[in-house]
Amino acid sequence: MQGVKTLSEFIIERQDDFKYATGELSRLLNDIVIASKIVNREVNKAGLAEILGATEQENIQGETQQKLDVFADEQFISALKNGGEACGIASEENDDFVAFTNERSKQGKYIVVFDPLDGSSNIDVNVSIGTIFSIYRRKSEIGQEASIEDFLQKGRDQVAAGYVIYGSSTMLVYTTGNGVNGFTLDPSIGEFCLSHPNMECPKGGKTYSINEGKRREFSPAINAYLDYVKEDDKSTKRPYACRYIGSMVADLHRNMLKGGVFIYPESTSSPNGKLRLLYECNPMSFIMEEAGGLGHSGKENILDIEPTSLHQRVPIVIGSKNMVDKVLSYY
Ligand code: P6P
Repeated sequence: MQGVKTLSEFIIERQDDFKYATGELSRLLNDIVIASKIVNREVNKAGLAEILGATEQENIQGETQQKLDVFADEQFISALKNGGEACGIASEENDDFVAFTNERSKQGKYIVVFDPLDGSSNIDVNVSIGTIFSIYRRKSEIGQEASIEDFLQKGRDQVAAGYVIYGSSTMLVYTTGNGVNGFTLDPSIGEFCLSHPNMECPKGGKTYSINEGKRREFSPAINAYLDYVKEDDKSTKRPYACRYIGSMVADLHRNMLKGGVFIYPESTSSPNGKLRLLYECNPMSFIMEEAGGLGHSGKENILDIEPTSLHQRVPIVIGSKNMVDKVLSYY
């Protein structure tokens, strides 16, 4: 098609950007694309299929698993296991990491951590949801099964990260450390097509996203910031508006395009916040920082945190650099 560049073409074209350019990462990214197209198909008809609603199971977070959560998790695991480029995965929906045992996968040089369907509580009310993924080079010996050291790596060491947003259109946004590019799924040809080249997060913005229902549990610093954005200071005509979707991917995608800050802070009931370091905060911080934004825990840059467990939570302030800095100025 004249002028349209598909994601597959783009990945191959940019293969040389990546120092390990031997095609394996390209194939791994394409495995993720295949799974996301299958998930997209089910998300788009969730209202029709017998796939709405919750299972009787809970994940390690103690959250009731939605049927689509489990379906999405299975699709990504299957695509990555069959693709052979990853030696193992960790996901929000699995208590422990999964080391693939087939001989081909044990030769895989990468591991993938992902949240297969973030914001899944929004599925039944037809609000945008997303997939978040993060790719690392394995640290364990090639040929062996993956081990925990492969998964507990700093976000700074990611080789790629991305998200899929299943919204008014389905988009895949990713980085390999050489800028951020966005692709929109064209259902008529079943391909993600380059629609947002070289995405840059505006340095400032007019929206803040936070669950203010927990305000009484927030720290003085976060409450001071909330006073600032709400300050009825006519002289400055503070322009801020609150936008909170309840899907991290949707809130952060808006920030990527329009600017804004997303805050899921520590609170008295959740001293480490709610969002998970490995498969939510690290990938989104890598993408955001590549686009000129910033992801911070309040104590340190998210990407510099040494992980200690697969599902550890971390407070996060992420989005437009100047807005994140403003929040941090109250700490
Ligand atoms: P709350 C969805 O469950 C999620 O993990 C993120 O996608 C979202 O930003 C956050 O939790 C919403 O949490 O406590 O405000 O409902």
